[in-house]
Amino acid sequence: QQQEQTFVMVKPDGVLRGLIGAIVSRFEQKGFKLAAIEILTIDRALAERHYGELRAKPFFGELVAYLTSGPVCAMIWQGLHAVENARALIGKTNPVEAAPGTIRGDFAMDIAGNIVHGSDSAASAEREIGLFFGRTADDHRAGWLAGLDEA
Ligand code: DAT
Ligand code: MG
Repeated sequence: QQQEQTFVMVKPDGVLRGLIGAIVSRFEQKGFKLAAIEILTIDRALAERHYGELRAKPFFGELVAYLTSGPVCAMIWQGLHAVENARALIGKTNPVEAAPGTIRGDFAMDIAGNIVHGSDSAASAEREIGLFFGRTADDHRAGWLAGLDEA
């Protein structure tokens, strides 16, 4: 059986609402293994690259502003069919449609604040893990924590 990794991120509103623990807990209960976890505030360039395929969408500016508005919790979760299992746990993109029992179904109300991200394919997972945990990831920290250094 093929082990797989996927990239999952608690978005800024999930972090602010204190939901990291609840979300981590669901992945652990499902059977995933946590391979990496980090709190960071990302810059605009990384947010734009992460959501690059949505660049032409009318909500792209709002999406990037949201993702850079505060710290996120970036994670790599590992297991069998990790990408598909994570998407199932997270639920549909719009919390209105996400079933109760899923993370978005239980913790979110609106598509613009759907509190968690999960890679949509093995190729996306590899790309996103590279963006957030790869060699150049340190060049893309911004905001809150960086602000402390400047104070
Ligand atoms: P997902 O996060 O389920 O993979 P996606 O990749 O299509 O969904 O979109 C990425 C994020 O963009 C999504 O989590 C929330 C935001 N988004 C998507 N569609 C939107 C819309 N119609 N209005 C506002 N934000 C939207
Ligand atoms: Mg997506």
